[in-house]
Amino acid sequence: MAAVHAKKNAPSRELLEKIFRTAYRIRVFETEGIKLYRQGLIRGYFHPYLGQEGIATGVCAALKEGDYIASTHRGHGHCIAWGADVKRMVAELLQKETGYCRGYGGSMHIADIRAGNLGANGIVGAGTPLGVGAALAAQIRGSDAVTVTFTTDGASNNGTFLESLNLAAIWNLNFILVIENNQYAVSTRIEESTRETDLYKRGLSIGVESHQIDGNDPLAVYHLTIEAADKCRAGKGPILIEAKTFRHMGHHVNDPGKYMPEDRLAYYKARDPIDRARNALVEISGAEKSEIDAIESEIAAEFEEAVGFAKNSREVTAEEFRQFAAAY
Ligand SMILES: Cc1ncc(C[n+]2csc(CCOP(=O)(O)OP(=O)(O)O)c2C)c(N)n1
Ligand SMILES: [Mg+2]
Repeated sequence: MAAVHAKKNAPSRELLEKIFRTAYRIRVFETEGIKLYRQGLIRGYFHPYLGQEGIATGVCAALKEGDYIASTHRGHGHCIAWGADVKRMVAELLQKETGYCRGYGGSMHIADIRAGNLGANGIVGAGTPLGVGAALAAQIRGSDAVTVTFTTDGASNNGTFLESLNLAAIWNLNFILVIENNQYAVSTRIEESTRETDLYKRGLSIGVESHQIDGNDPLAVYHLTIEAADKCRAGKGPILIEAKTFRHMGHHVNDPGKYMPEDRLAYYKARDPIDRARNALVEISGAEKSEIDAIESEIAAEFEEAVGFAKNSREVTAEEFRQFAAAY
């Protein structure tokens, strides 16, 4: 979670390795998680972050202890990039009491409020007002904490998007809104839901500094977020970042995604964020193939250990959940 500051033109080995490890950890979590889903171990929905890993990875690497994030329904990657314990994440997906929300939340509701993760969210667009609230609270406390809300192209047409960002603007909040523009809302192409598909322009219209970036380039996302967070802490927030990307598959595990044009998919797969993170580590810091292999094996083993932990944990009962819900 702690930012590893580095000069723009000379990223350190430490930073490059951190970025690769995070991106790869998300890739393994999603790829292996889908297998657990197919085995019938996960109930409900599972929205894979495959192909979008560069965004969470770059943004979270740029934030500091004490900052906040709010996530979406496609939230595993944000959680991992924020430094979550993969064991407790898998346990949550498997409805186990050792999970982040005692197994009551599942894939779409993983949160860790004490660690500054305000949570994933099944309501499209709901993370934006939540994030603005956290940023306002930080300002009232006199804290320089920055809050990042990850949101989506679908949510950018939702009323709360503009209302929240506008409030953040008039109050000069330390707030960064990151639109993960994967160009689809379920099977609806962005061109079918808005005339203005350059979503960063929505921020410009209300006087918010706004940027568009290649979301599949984790290092570029990192550098832009460092600059945005610095500006926020200097009282120049909020800032909007539109990160363009593409899913590697359908909207959720059971959506074959047949509507996604093959040439578009091939274009983005050729710009895979994991490959770019790995290449940066090799080309810029000279990491050896054996070192990359060792990192990948370590992360795969970590996931296996997490599955073992989750399987050995107790599953919560429907009755326990009813009692828990009734207490609120
Ligand atoms: C307020 C609200 N409306 C509708 C839905 C149903 N729904 C779930 S995901 C989704 C679209 C998701 O597209 P996008 O917002 O672009 O996010 P992505 O899945 O592409 O990450 C919709 C309409 C919902 N969860 N919440
Ligand atoms: Mg989308």
